Amino acid sequence: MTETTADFHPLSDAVQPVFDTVRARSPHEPEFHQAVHEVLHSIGSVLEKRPEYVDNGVLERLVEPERQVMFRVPWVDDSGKLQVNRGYRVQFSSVLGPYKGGLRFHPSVNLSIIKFLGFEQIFKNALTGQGIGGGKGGSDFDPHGRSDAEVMRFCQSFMNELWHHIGEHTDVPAGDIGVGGREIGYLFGMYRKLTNQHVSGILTGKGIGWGGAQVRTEATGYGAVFFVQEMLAVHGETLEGKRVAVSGSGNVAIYAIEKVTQLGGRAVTASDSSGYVVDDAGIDLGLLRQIKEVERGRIVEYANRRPGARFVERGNVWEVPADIAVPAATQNELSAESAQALIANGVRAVAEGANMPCVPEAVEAFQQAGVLFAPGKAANAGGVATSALEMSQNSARQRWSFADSENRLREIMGDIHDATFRAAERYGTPGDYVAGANIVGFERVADAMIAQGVI
Ligand code: NDP
Ligand code: 2IT
Repeated sequence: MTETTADFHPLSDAVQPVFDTVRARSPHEPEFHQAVHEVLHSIGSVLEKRPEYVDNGVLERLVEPERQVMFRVPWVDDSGKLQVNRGYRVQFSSVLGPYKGGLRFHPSVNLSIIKFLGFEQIFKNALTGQGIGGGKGGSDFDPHGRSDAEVMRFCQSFMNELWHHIGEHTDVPAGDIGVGGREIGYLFGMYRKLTNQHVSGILTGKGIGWGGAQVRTEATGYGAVFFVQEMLAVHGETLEGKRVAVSGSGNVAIYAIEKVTQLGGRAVTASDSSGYVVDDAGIDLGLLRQIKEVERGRIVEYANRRPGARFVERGNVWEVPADIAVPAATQNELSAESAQALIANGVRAVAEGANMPCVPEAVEAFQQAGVLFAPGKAANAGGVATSALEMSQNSARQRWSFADSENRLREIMGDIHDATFRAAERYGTPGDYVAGANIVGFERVADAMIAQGVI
């Protein structure tokens, strides 16, 4: 994906030293620096009004994970060859609740990526109002092209170490890139075997028949589209008839496409790391799910089987004209040039389904052009919020219906929208959802840190 610039805008006097220390202490972690810089930039005005945050060293503490674990994951592939991957779990902040955040299996995974994701997760989880702390984990294992048996052996080996560090009251992992229902199943099975305990609340995103919650699979994509609905509603607009460009074709993308279609919009693109497809008639969700969820195939297959659709190999999906864009693949996938292309084509709203998919220059360009822009912390928080609902149902031994769960998700996304919108107004940057999300998330975490003392 696009490399980001190492030159960050100067920050206010109160936070620049914190940022300098992060870069000095953790060099070679560009994604982590990028995520920290964005938050520090947003909260400059908060620190002026609330000096107690500076006095209590809240920032210095927040940028340092409470704990980080790195471990060896040895496993044997189908040809009998021994493979070694690296596993991670970064437990960033438990001030609001147990560490909560996904596991990512992708060859690009390194400490910088897990730390950026864990750092963002603190504020995202605070925004949900569900009493969950922030963490993230994963491995540089690449599930593409691996058999089910290989994925199972990898997951078992991964859990063989991870189980020491997690617990329903300590740290509750879930899925992310490369980790879906299949992987959660293998991880859960191994945890149960190792501990001789069936603790449902140890992982979220489980199968519906063994402790999983309705709507968790759909929640991130649906939630991002609900957030778009909320932003449009402020301006008296709806999704009806809107053309929507979506990137990725995984969990978040698929269910964003489904909700756009249900709400009267037309999702016209999907992509993977090999290229993108355009389907002006609207993406056929059944076909996309068959190729991606059942066959685990490549996106070119969609164009091969769908008359009128075309595949653009290694193309840039953001060149496709759209009223709304939902980047739902990975970090820094939407460059400054892509933002200009979307703006030139009249884009009205952008919602980050992925974590940090837009480079900082792209975010600035959207905001300057008056495009409604929802950062991932707010727009994709529906996934982890519904994970928290799964945890509640597990501990209460309850099972909510699909309709009740979806209504709860819609309410939570509405609450996140309103809280971020109001915070942006309160601090003199109306319409800036990036500032709003960072401020609300930060205030909730910082207030709890001060109340709980220096620990
Ligand atoms: P999936 O593994 O289900 O899908 C990921 C999709 O993105 C695939 O189409 C994949 O293509 C593509 N992709 C991944 N990495 C790259 C890359 N380096 N270059 C190009 N394409 C890439 O993951 P999810 O849908 O779960 O996650 C997507 C994003 O949403 C991530 O940023 C994740 O952190 C974020 N997110 C996920 C949540 C969840 O509940 N799952 C919750 C909140 C955020 P290919 O198969 O070719 O690699
Ligand atoms: O980035 C995210 O919020 C996730 N991958 C979901 C985390 C979770 O615990 O459900």
